[in-house]
Amino acid sequence: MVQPVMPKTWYRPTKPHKFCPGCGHPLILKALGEAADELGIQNQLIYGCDIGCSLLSWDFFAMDSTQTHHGRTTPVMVGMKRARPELICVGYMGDGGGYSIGSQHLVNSAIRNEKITLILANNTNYAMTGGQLAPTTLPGQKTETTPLGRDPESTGYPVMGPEMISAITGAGAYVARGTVSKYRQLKGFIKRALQNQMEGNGFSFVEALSTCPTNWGTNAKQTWNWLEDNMQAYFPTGELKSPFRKED
Ligand SMILES: Cc1ncc(C[n+]2csc(CCOP(=O)(O)OP(=O)(O)O)c2C)c(N)n1
Ligand code: SF4
Repeated sequence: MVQPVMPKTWYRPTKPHKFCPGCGHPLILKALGEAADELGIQNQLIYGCDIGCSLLSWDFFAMDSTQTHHGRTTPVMVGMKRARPELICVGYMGDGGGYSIGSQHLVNSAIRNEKITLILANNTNYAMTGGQLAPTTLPGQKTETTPLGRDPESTGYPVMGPEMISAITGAGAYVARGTVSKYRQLKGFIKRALQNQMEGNGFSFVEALSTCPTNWGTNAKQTWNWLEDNMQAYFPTGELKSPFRKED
Protein backbone atom coordinates (compact mmCIF):
# COMPACT_ATOMS: atom_id res chain seq x y z
CA MET A 1 0.00 0.00 0.00
CA VAL A 2 1.29 3.46 -0.86
CA GLN A 3 1.91 5.46 2.32
CA PRO A 4 0.58 9.04 2.31
CA VAL A 5 3.30 11.67 2.10
CA MET A 6 3.05 14.12 5.02
CA PRO A 7 2.94 17.73 3.89
CA LYS A 8 5.90 19.96 4.76
CA THR A 9 3.60 22.13 6.86
CA TRP A 10 2.03 20.69 9.99
CA TYR A 11 -1.45 21.90 9.11
CA ARG A 12 -3.17 20.07 6.27
CA PRO A 13 -3.61 22.62 3.50
CA THR A 14 -5.37 20.16 1.23
CA LYS A 15 -7.96 19.04 3.77
CA PRO A 16 -11.27 20.92 3.44
CA HIS A 17 -12.12 22.65 6.71
CA LYS A 18 -15.60 22.65 8.19
CA PHE A 19 -16.03 26.33 9.05
CA CYS A 20 -18.68 28.49 7.37
CA PRO A 21 -17.55 30.69 4.44
CA GLY A 22 -16.22 33.98 5.80
CA CYS A 23 -15.51 32.58 9.28
CA GLY A 24 -12.46 34.00 11.08
CA HIS A 25 -11.45 30.78 12.89
CA PRO A 26 -9.51 29.30 9.91
CA LEU A 27 -7.44 32.49 9.55
CA ILE A 28 -6.40 32.35 13.20
CA LEU A 29 -5.57 28.65 12.89
CA LYS A 30 -3.60 29.24 9.71
CA ALA A 31 -1.59 31.92 11.54
CA LEU A 32 -0.91 29.44 14.35
CA GLY A 33 0.16 26.73 11.88
CA GLU A 34 2.48 29.05 9.97
CA ALA A 35 3.98 30.47 13.18
CA ALA A 36 4.70 26.96 14.48
CA ASP A 37 6.22 25.96 11.14
CA GLU A 38 8.47 29.00 11.12
CA LEU A 39 9.63 28.26 14.67
CA GLY A 40 10.20 24.59 13.78
CA ILE A 41 8.30 23.30 16.83
CA GLN A 42 5.90 20.93 15.04
CA ASN A 43 7.13 17.89 16.93
CA GLN A 44 7.08 19.55 20.34
CA LEU A 45 3.69 21.23 20.09
CA ILE A 46 0.49 19.80 21.55
CA TYR A 47 -2.77 21.43 20.58
CA GLY A 48 -5.95 21.55 22.65
CA CYS A 49 -9.27 22.95 21.45
CA ASP A 50 -12.44 23.80 23.33
CA ILE A 51 -16.14 23.20 22.72
CA GLY A 52 -17.67 25.75 20.37
CA CYS A 53 -16.75 26.30 16.74
CA SER A 54 -13.10 25.98 17.81
CA LEU A 55 -13.71 22.21 18.09
CA LEU A 56 -14.02 22.06 14.30
CA SER A 57 -10.21 22.25 14.37
CA TRP A 58 -9.80 18.99 16.30
CA ASP A 59 -8.35 17.23 13.23
CA PHE A 60 -7.22 20.35 11.35
CA PHE A 61 -3.56 19.90 12.26
CA ALA A 62 -1.27 16.95 11.55
CA MET A 63 -0.13 16.78 15.15
CA ASP A 64 -1.09 15.56 18.61
CA SER A 65 -4.36 17.21 19.57
CA THR A 66 -6.96 16.96 22.29
CA GLN A 67 -10.47 18.35 22.60
CA THR A 68 -11.95 19.19 25.98
CA HIS A 69 -15.21 20.06 27.69
CA HIS A 70 -16.44 23.61 27.23
CA GLY A 71 -14.12 26.04 29.04
CA ARG A 72 -11.77 23.30 30.23
CA THR A 73 -9.01 23.60 27.64
CA THR A 74 -6.95 25.84 29.92
CA PRO A 75 -6.62 23.41 32.86
CA VAL A 76 -6.03 20.49 30.47
CA MET A 77 -3.13 22.34 28.85
CA VAL A 78 -1.81 23.40 32.26
CA GLY A 79 -1.80 19.74 33.34
CA MET A 80 0.01 18.67 30.19
CA LYS A 81 2.62 21.38 30.58
CA ARG A 82 3.25 20.50 34.22
CA ALA A 83 3.57 16.79 33.39
CA ARG A 84 5.72 17.34 30.28
CA PRO A 85 7.46 20.75 30.55
CA GLU A 86 9.40 20.11 27.35
CA LEU A 87 6.17 20.27 25.29
CA ILE A 88 4.81 23.52 23.85
CA CYS A 89 1.17 23.47 25.01
CA VAL A 90 -1.31 25.61 23.07
CA GLY A 91 -4.99 25.99 23.94
CA TYR A 92 -7.55 27.41 21.49
CA MET A 93 -11.02 28.58 22.52
CA GLY A 94 -13.89 30.99 21.86
CA ASP A 95 -14.86 33.99 23.97
CA GLY A 96 -17.65 31.98 25.62
CA GLY A 97 -15.24 29.19 26.55
CA GLY A 98 -12.53 31.55 27.79
CA TYR A 99 -14.39 34.48 29.36
CA SER A 100 -17.59 32.82 30.55
CA ILE A 101 -17.73 29.12 31.40
CA GLY A 102 -13.92 28.81 31.63
CA SER A 103 -13.20 32.22 33.14
CA GLN A 104 -12.09 30.89 36.52
CA HIS A 105 -9.52 28.66 34.81
CA LEU A 106 -8.27 31.50 32.64
CA VAL A 107 -7.98 33.90 35.58
CA ASN A 108 -6.29 31.45 37.94
CA SER A 109 -3.82 30.10 35.40
CA ALA A 110 -2.94 33.69 34.45
CA ILE A 111 -2.43 34.65 38.12
CA ARG A 112 -0.16 31.61 38.55
CA ASN A 113 1.68 32.64 35.35
CA GLU A 114 1.39 29.08 33.99
CA LYS A 115 3.83 28.60 31.10
CA ILE A 116 1.24 27.81 28.44
CA THR A 117 0.00 29.65 25.35
CA LEU A 118 -3.70 30.42 24.91
CA ILE A 119 -5.33 31.80 21.78
CA LEU A 120 -8.91 33.05 22.10
CA ALA A 121 -11.22 33.86 19.18
CA ASN A 122 -13.50 36.81 19.99
CA ASN A 123 -16.46 36.79 17.58
CA THR A 124 -18.86 38.58 19.99
CA ASN A 125 -21.27 35.64 20.26
CA TYR A 126 -21.82 32.00 21.21
CA ALA A 127 -21.52 30.82 17.64
CA MET A 128 -21.85 27.05 17.70
CA THR A 129 -25.10 27.12 19.67
CA GLY A 130 -26.79 29.61 17.35
CA GLY A 131 -25.58 33.11 18.21
CA GLN A 132 -26.49 33.90 21.80
CA LEU A 133 -25.08 36.77 23.91
CA ALA A 134 -21.41 36.28 24.84
CA PRO A 135 -19.28 38.18 27.38
CA THR A 136 -17.83 40.13 24.42
CA THR A 137 -21.11 41.12 22.72
CA LEU A 138 -20.95 44.85 21.96
CA PRO A 139 -23.41 47.31 23.56
CA GLY A 140 -26.44 47.51 21.29
CA GLN A 141 -25.48 44.37 19.33
CA LYS A 142 -28.41 42.12 18.44
CA THR A 143 -28.05 38.42 19.24
CA GLU A 144 -30.50 35.53 19.59
CA THR A 145 -30.90 36.34 23.30
CA THR A 146 -30.72 40.14 22.94
CA PRO A 147 -33.05 40.73 19.97
CA LEU A 148 -33.36 44.41 20.87
CA GLY A 149 -29.60 44.83 21.24
CA ARG A 150 -27.35 44.28 24.27
CA ASP A 151 -28.28 46.56 27.15
CA PRO A 152 -25.20 46.98 29.38
CA GLU A 153 -27.44 48.16 32.26
CA SER A 154 -28.82 44.65 32.62
CA THR A 155 -26.14 42.44 30.99
CA GLY A 156 -22.94 44.33 31.74
CA TYR A 157 -20.25 45.65 29.42
CA PRO A 158 -18.03 43.50 27.15
CA VAL A 159 -15.14 41.71 28.83
CA MET A 160 -11.80 43.30 27.98
CA GLY A 161 -9.84 40.05 28.17
CA PRO A 162 -6.25 41.03 27.31
CA GLU A 163 -6.52 44.14 29.54
CA MET A 164 -7.63 41.91 32.45
CA ILE A 165 -4.95 39.26 31.81
CA SER A 166 -2.32 41.95 31.52
CA ALA A 167 -3.27 43.31 34.93
CA ILE A 168 -3.19 39.98 36.79
CA THR A 169 -0.09 38.34 35.30
CA GLY A 170 3.40 38.78 36.65
CA ALA A 171 6.75 39.28 34.97
CA GLY A 172 7.40 37.18 31.88
CA ALA A 173 3.80 37.18 30.64
CA TYR A 174 2.98 37.98 27.01
CA VAL A 175 -0.44 39.50 26.21
CA ALA A 176 -1.76 40.84 22.90
CA ARG A 177 -4.94 41.43 20.92
CA GLY A 178 -4.91 40.98 17.14
CA THR A 179 -7.54 40.81 14.44
CA VAL A 180 -8.06 38.60 11.43
CA SER A 181 -8.17 41.75 9.28
CA LYS A 182 -4.45 42.30 10.04
CA TYR A 183 -3.19 38.80 9.37
CA ARG A 184 0.57 39.43 9.46
CA GLN A 185 0.32 41.35 12.71
CA LEU A 186 -1.84 38.60 14.25
CA LYS A 187 0.63 35.92 13.16
CA GLY A 188 3.46 37.95 14.73
CA PHE A 189 1.59 38.08 18.05
CA ILE A 190 0.95 34.32 17.97
CA LYS A 191 4.59 33.67 17.10
CA ARG A 192 5.79 35.74 20.06
CA ALA A 193 3.30 33.99 22.33
CA LEU A 194 4.86 30.66 21.28
CA GLN A 195 8.41 32.01 21.64
CA ASN A 196 7.55 33.22 25.12
CA GLN A 197 6.64 29.67 26.14
CA MET A 198 9.72 28.27 24.38
CA GLU A 199 11.86 30.60 26.50
CA GLY A 200 10.03 29.51 29.66
CA ASN A 201 9.03 33.06 30.54
CA GLY A 202 5.39 32.93 31.66
CA PHE A 203 1.73 32.94 30.65
CA SER A 204 1.11 33.81 26.99
CA PHE A 205 -2.27 35.03 25.77
CA VAL A 206 -3.50 36.30 22.39
CA GLU A 207 -7.09 37.38 21.75
CA ALA A 208 -7.97 37.42 18.05
CA LEU A 209 -10.94 39.49 16.85
CA SER A 210 -12.78 37.13 14.52
CA THR A 211 -15.74 37.06 12.14
CA CYS A 212 -18.99 35.05 12.30
CA PRO A 213 -21.15 36.00 9.29
CA THR A 214 -23.52 33.10 9.90
CA ASN A 215 -24.74 34.39 13.25
CA TRP A 216 -24.21 38.07 12.54
CA GLY A 217 -26.45 37.64 9.48
CA THR A 218 -24.02 39.65 7.35
CA ASN A 219 -22.78 39.42 3.78
CA ALA A 220 -19.05 39.60 2.98
CA LYS A 221 -18.82 43.40 2.93
CA GLN A 222 -20.99 43.89 6.01
CA THR A 223 -18.93 41.28 7.87
CA TRP A 224 -15.67 43.08 7.22
CA ASN A 225 -17.24 46.47 8.06
CA TRP A 226 -18.59 45.14 11.37
CA LEU A 227 -15.15 43.81 12.29
CA GLU A 228 -13.24 46.96 11.34
CA ASP A 229 -15.73 49.68 12.24
CA ASN A 230 -17.34 48.26 15.37
CA MET A 231 -15.18 45.54 16.91
CA GLN A 232 -11.78 47.11 16.29
CA ALA A 233 -13.11 50.46 17.53
CA TYR A 234 -14.21 48.91 20.83
CA PHE A 235 -11.37 46.40 21.34
CA PRO A 236 -7.98 48.06 20.68
CA THR A 237 -5.42 45.85 18.98
CA GLY A 238 -1.73 45.64 19.86
CA GLU A 239 0.66 44.17 22.41
CA LEU A 240 -0.31 44.91 26.01
CA LYS A 241 2.58 43.14 27.73
CA SER A 242 5.74 41.62 26.34
CA PRO A 243 9.02 40.41 27.82
CA PHE A 244 10.47 41.08 24.36
CA ARG A 245 9.99 44.83 24.90
CA LYS A 246 12.42 46.55 27.27
CA GLU A 247 9.83 48.86 28.94
CA ASP A 248 7.78 45.84 30.16
C1 LIG B 1 -20.56 22.42 29.94
C2 LIG B 1 -21.24 22.90 28.67
N1 LIG B 1 -22.11 23.91 28.73
C3 LIG B 1 -22.72 24.37 27.61
C4 LIG B 1 -22.45 23.78 26.40
C5 LIG B 1 -23.16 24.28 25.16
N2 LIG B 1 -22.29 25.01 24.29
C6 LIG B 1 -21.63 24.42 23.26
S1 LIG B 1 -20.76 25.50 22.32
C7 LIG B 1 -21.28 26.79 23.30
C8 LIG B 1 -20.90 28.21 22.99
C9 LIG B 1 -19.59 28.38 22.33
O1 LIG B 1 -19.26 29.74 22.18
P1 LIG B 1 -17.77 30.21 22.17
O2 LIG B 1 -17.00 29.56 23.26
O3 LIG B 1 -17.76 31.70 22.17
O4 LIG B 1 -17.18 29.64 20.80
P2 LIG B 1 -17.66 29.92 19.29
O5 LIG B 1 -18.63 28.84 18.95
O6 LIG B 1 -18.25 31.29 19.26
O7 LIG B 1 -16.40 29.85 18.47
C10 LIG B 1 -22.11 26.36 24.34
C11 LIG B 1 -22.73 27.25 25.35
C12 LIG B 1 -21.53 22.69 26.39
N3 LIG B 1 -21.22 22.08 25.26
N4 LIG B 1 -20.95 22.26 27.54
S1 SF4 C 1 -21.07 29.68 13.13
FE1 SF4 C 1 -19.71 31.50 13.03
S2 SF4 C 1 -17.86 30.95 14.23
FE2 SF4 C 1 -18.97 29.04 13.76
S3 SF4 C 1 -18.02 28.23 11.88
FE3 SF4 C 1 -19.81 29.47 11.26
S4 SF4 C 1 -19.03 31.57 10.90
FE4 SF4 C 1 -17.47 30.42 12.08
